Amino acid sequence: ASLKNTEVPALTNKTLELCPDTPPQLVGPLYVDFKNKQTLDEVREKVGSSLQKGGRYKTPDCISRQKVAIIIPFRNRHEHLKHWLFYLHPILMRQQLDYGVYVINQDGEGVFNRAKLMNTGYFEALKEYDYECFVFSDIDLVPMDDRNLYRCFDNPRHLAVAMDKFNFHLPYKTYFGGVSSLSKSQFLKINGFPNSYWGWGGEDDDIYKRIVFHGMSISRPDSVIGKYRMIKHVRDLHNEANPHNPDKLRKTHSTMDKDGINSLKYTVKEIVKDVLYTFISVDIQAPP
Ligand code: UDH
Repeated sequence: ASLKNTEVPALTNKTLELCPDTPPQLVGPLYVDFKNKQTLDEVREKVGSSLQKGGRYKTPDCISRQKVAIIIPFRNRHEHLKHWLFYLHPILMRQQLDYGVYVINQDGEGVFNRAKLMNTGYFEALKEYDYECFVFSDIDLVPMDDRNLYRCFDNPRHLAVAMDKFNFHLPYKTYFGGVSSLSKSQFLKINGFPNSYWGWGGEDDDIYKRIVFHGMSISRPDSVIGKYRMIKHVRDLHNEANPHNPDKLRKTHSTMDKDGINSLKYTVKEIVKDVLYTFISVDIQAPP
């Protein structure tokens, strides 16, 4: 039906402004526990209606300040994924982001490699959208304050500064584990992350060293805003502490410019688009 000349068409000529630097809908401290037994379908019902396929969201209120890809290294942690999605989607929406969630699943039973999966996620996310910021998050970490912004800063950012398992403190000053964010240019400056840390340990310290060796420093929220709950779990299979990783860490300075995003090799096995996330299974040529 045509409009009468006195009617204003709803919304169509509303011009959006840049989002405010501080998102107005944030609530601050959040209650987080992992007792609830809801199914993934129930999570889909609760938060899925605001999302685009593949776990994509763009705030309708304003023009987001950054396009953010959330990259999660993953294998066999579906229970954790459910909790993560339940808590994080509403937080990220309140933060008025333009974001997508990428779960990078290591195919097969070989030795796990967290940093290589994160490199893979960087590469795969960029095939889909012009992301300018990358948040790398473990699947078992949920922020306890929505003022902890999942975006990028002038320096690489460490977000998980006060985890419950470390008594809400940094375990050591140079710790860079758990959740971090790097802009595209910060990530490229350090040649991404190392591909050569198989098994548990060391890769987060290698990333820290790459950042410092390239003349950058670490940005962090304070320890109130930076509180996290970790989902308790036992050590995974095929991710034993690797005794060779500490030796690698001594050589970061000479290896970082050849081991990273410029030497990354993998093959994509499958991409599944759930409403809550994009699930990318990759073969990263893991040793048995
Ligand atoms: N991850 C998986 N699957 C695995 C291994 C690791 O998804 O099999 C991912 C996941 O995102 C996890 C991250 O990699 O959050 C880091 O996993 P981690 O288990 O290496 O690190 P974390 O420090 O645990 O969480 C270390 C061993 C815990 C033993 C606890 C005994 N109480």
